[in-house]
Amino acid sequence: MTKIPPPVAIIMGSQSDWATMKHAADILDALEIPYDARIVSAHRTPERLYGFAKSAKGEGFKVIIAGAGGAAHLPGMTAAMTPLPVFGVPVESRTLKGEDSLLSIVQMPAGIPVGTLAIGKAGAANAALLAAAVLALQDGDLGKRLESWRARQSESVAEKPVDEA
Ligand code: RP5
Repeated sequence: MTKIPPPVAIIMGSQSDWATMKHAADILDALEIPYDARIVSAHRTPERLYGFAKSAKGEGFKVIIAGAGGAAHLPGMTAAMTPLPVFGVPVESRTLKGEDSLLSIVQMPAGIPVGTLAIGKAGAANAALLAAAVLALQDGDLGKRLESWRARQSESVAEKPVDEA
């Protein structure tokens, strides 16, 4: 039987990025979207990056979520080597709190886009939701799951604030 490849790749520059990027994985799990998570460092494993980016489309991926911190070249370099949409997640760095990551990812020169999300957990979660929205254009069942996810989110918001301990 032919195995259907996962449509989403979550790549990250380091094991230390997983605590952030796991928030993207959790959303994909909730929406029943298969993904493959890999460590691919633009600096420490440039050949792995080249191999991944060059073969990503052929492997069957449709969207790439790339998280990195500091001098965060991973999303931009990946986007340069694949026609697939790349969503970049700036990981919060220890020294500059992720502003370095954000500026490294968001300031792509015209010609090679990276859809850049917010720093940290919110960015990772939203990257997964954006990936879902892109995939839902061709997948009505996923579109319904995404709609239900958003409805549940709306229902979970209380009308009145309460004092928290
Ligand atoms: C980047 O350097 C990674 O994306 C990570 O956010 C940052 C620090 O990596 P480690 O030193 O924790 O491996 O390449």
